Amino acid sequence: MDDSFLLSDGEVAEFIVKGYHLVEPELPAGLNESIADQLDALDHNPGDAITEAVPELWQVLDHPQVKGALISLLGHEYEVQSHRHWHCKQPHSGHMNWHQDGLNNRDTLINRFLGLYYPTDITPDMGPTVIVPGTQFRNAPTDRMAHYTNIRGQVPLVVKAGTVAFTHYDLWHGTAANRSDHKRHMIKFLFRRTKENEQPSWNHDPESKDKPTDWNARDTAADPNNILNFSNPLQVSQSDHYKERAIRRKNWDYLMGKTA
Ligand SMILES: O=C(O)CCC(=O)C(=O)O
Repeated sequence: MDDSFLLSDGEVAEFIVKGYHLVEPELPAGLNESIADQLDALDHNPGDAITEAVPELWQVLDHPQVKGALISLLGHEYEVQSHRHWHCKQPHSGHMNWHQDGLNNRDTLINRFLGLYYPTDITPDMGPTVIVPGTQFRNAPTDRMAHYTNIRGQVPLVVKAGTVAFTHYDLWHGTAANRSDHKRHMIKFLFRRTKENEQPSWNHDPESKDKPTDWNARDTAADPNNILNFSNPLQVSQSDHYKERAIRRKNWDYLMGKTA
């Protein structure tokens, strides 16, 4: 595995803070189109057997850019879990409510998360997945969350063909209505850590912790300390922010191989 595909300190810190990371792997020419054509032709949803129906999906998961992100966040011995799902959003179908796939327990560990692969370009009218960066540490009953409408800071995953979006298991997300004439394909995968880190599994620079603290650089910082301390994607209040900061720091220490 070429180290150049591993994430940087800043990218790992951004994942902890925002709860997502996008990878745009340079896949072999024609691969996305071939996968999309096979999905278009399926007459039923094979559930977990989607990778048997479309074995080329493994080429996406095996791409070094995809593996590099997975190793960085889940360790060298991460596992692709057996559960996966093809989300085919039919033309002119409605939205999906906000929800979380995980347990929303303000997790101080990063042991499992989703990878959402889109084999075609996703335009705003095609029913993109919509995520709310920074919500992964927030508790909200699902039935209440389902009534929320437009949430400040939401990001529609309007992405180019081949994108894999890694999303924290507790990140709030939903789907916009598909107002187009096209099927919107997304394959959801689940990944799991099998072994705790004894040291960072990404491109860690031990000197990155020595960068001066700079509150004013909070939106542009590239070093982990400034990102973990100051980034505030939801623009939450100071009282919320310091609680969140403590969880972020435990996440970071855990990934660094220290006991959280
Ligand atoms: O289809 C989508 O865009 C999102 C699906 C989803 O929310 C889920 O699988 O939990």
